[in-house]
Amino acid sequence: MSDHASGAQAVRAGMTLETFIMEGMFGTPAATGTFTSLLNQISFAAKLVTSQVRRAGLANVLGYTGEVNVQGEQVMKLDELANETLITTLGRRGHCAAVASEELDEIQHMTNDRRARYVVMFDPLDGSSNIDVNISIGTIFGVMRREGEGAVSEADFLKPGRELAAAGYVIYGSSTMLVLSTGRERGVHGFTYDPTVGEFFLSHENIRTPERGSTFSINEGNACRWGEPVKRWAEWIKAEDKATSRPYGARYVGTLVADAHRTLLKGGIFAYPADKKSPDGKLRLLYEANPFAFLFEAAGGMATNGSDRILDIEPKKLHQRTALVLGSREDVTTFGAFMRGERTA
Ligand code: AHM
Ligand code: MG
Repeated sequence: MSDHASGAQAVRAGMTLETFIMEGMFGTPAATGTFTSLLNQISFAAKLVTSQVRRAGLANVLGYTGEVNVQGEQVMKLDELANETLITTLGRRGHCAAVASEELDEIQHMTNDRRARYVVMFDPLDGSSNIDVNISIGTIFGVMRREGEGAVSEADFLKPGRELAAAGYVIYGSSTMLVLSTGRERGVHGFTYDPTVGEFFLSHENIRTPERGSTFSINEGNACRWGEPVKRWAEWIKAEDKATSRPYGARYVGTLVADAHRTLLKGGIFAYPADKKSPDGKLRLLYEANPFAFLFEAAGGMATNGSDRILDIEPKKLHQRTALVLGSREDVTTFGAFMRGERTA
């Protein structure tokens, strides 16, 4: 098992994501190989989106920012382009019955073939406010297996996150990385994209989130809208105490994928609590909170809405919001103790 906190990484030379998936290292709940094929399609979509993201600044330089480009074609916003790319890619091979996306009001049916075994939910380009300022953005996805062979419906998506068959994200950072898990038994693995080869290579095998970290990640600009328990926790984490290595350092990118990625690898805590402006929280349960909760639990970390486990929430709506607290077990547990009033300092 590798220890990413200390920088040691077990890298298997030349192990591509495709080989890793095809050799069954993520496990194949469907003996037919459809699951493998679906994961491969997602990684192919990630390659296409990374190529779009890497050219985004260039498109601006070339003046492609208006509604129509020099070829007279409509220029799509990058988040719409990423959305289209995922839909088109998942529409091939016939394994995906329907998708739900942050960019779509309703679910989108992909095939009439009732043998299509999976539905996929995604945030095609997370961190949209950071696109124009060249800061890391990402794609988040969750894969759910369908029961029976009835017509696909919204009910296939409205299941608690503990039922996900797979979840992952792609971070378009200083390099592009895809992080994927099919659950606790199979672990969480990270693959770094080599653009000169056009492949994702295994770079972070068996990611484990440290039991405790040294950074906290929250939008402190919302402090005036927080409830008293969040305010007390924020004071506590910034107070000096050598025994508990406080104060923690503050890190906030404003892209969930980037803040969660750092927290997954280095430990600590990310929190987007409910506040006066967003009484149900800001982030979306199905395609933001659940995939990350699935990954953090599989990596030995924890994910709650402040008090309760994210993966046990029964969704009522496709675009339902939730408060989200992710990170090291000790840090998320302490946050929960403040929320329940068991701790005030
Ligand atoms: P988006 O999906 O429209 O990009 O919005 C979600 C983003 C998250 O990536 C990030 O954690 C959060 O919203 C930042 O919100 P804020 O700017 O309120 O701190
Ligand atoms: Mg988002």
